[in-house]
Amino acid sequence: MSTVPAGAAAPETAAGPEEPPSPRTTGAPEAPTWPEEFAARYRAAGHWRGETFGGMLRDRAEVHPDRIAVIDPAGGPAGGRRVWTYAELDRRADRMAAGFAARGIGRGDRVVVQLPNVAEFFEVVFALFRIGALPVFALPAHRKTEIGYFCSFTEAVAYVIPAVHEGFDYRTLATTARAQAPSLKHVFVAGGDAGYFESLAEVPAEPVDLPEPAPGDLAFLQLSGGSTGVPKLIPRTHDDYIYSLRGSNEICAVDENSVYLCVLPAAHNFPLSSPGSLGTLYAGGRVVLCPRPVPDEAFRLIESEGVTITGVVPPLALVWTEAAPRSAYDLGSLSVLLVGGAKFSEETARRVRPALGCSLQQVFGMAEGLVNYTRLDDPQETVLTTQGRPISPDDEILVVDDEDNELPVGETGHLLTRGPYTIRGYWKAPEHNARSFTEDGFYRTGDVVRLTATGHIVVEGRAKDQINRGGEKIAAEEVENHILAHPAVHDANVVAEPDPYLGERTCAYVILRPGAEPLRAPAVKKFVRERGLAAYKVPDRVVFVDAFPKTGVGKVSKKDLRAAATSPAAAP
Ligand code: OOB
Repeated sequence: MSTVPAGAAAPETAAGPEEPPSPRTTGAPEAPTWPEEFAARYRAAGHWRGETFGGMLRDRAEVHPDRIAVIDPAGGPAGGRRVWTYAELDRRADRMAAGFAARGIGRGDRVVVQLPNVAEFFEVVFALFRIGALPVFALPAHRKTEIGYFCSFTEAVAYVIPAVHEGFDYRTLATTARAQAPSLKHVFVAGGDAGYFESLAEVPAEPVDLPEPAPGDLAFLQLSGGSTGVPKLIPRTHDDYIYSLRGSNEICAVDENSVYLCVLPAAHNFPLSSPGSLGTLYAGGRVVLCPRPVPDEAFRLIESEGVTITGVVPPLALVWTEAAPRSAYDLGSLSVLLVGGAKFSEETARRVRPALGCSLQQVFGMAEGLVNYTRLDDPQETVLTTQGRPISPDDEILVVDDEDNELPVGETGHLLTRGPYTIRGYWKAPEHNARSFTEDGFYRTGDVVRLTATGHIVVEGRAKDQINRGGEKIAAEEVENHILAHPAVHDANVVAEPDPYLGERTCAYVILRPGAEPLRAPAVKKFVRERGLAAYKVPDRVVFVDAFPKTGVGKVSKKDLRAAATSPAAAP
């Protein structure tokens, strides 16, 4: 076993030829991993097959070099369409990997990747996979608070951004990230003027031989939706993630003829792996990048590219079902629409087939691992009223009460899970891990569910202190901390309130300091925005109160605050 931990900021030479990595893993001491008896079981069952992302792309490029891997309809230089075959993507990943390696980026180094839905996303992440560096998957909506944190907490050596996207200049983010994270040696800018930074287009170099990471090594860090002050990072390995792709492909009938439209931000776990763009590439299919999720753009691409499958969050599914009957585009090629990320209402679910002419699959997943799907051959009522069942026969599901006692089937309780692609701990977060995992390794999802007799899961609610704003997750505590930083604020509590379109939106209850300057709701929102938080985390509504409702033991009752936000008397 190598002494070089995957993920440690090791010098480039540390994983040199005199000390080859073990065939399965170079170790990942930053987070608890599967005990060997489980790992052995998952290998014996054929779940973990010893594949890596770099090897997977290499293999597909050898078997079908000329098949199309990625279509970027608008992200090329001057907005041109780009079509990359498997051979082209493979060659580009090799060249980008060589350029990164020449800049000293190596095995275990973290690289924050914040790219929109452009072809470079795949070029960069496959290059990083090949050198064993770990992409940290930021979302385009993240701003200086989140990016500064990702860069400094992971001690990232590089940060990859677009120049400008949707009117926002990411180079300004890079300037602040640099100031916050001394580890950040490189900023690479995809498309447009790189300004003070380095153009990504200038990185590629002649391919060099690079040692492949081991299948058990970390492949990347995903972000948790979070329920705490700062987001947690989710360490996923090649073997475990690839298993979830293979399982997803089988369940969603993704094969080499599939054309997947990537509508949601490419780095999010849902469009990345359920079955998503990586599942599609694993199957030898074609990924079409959708720059914006609006119906006109997505429908145009469905027609022109012959899209067969895509995945969206419930608010988008609602908009699409409303727009489709009036659209002139032919959506006939679309055979599956996956909907997940937040609870999909039965009412809208019923409209999917009549409006879009395709099958619906509900997906209830999490970046920590467990993903559930309704099956294509499930009875219609199951598809409309449940959030599916797990990918793997080795996914263990427990529904427990507040004291961790298992509940009988049909009763509602906390969902705990353990399995071949569910992490055993967050990255460098021992205190969180003690709370978020049981002693025997079950992940406490924070979701409140019940099981049907057929083993399907129905999501009934949530115990974690999080707002699910149309699939975008907001940790209440994180927003509260930002509001509390305002000098006029004495205390703050953020809760979810119902929203007909998003499902939930955020409502911040604020108590002002006695004698403080009078503050109005827009000023609170502006304050939070200016602290550099992603826009979706800015409270939708701010209500000033004199006191918070309390529980019997004197704690703030978020339940009562939620009820207050829901009551018709609640003012906008
Ligand atoms: C997906 O992943 P995350 O990590 O952004 O969020 C996970 C959480 C779950 O714990 C649950 O609270 C909620 O999002 N959620 C759903 C849901 N799908 C996710 N709640 C109700 N119904 C659903 N269908 O959101 C994600 C990852 C992979 C595939 C799909 C979604």
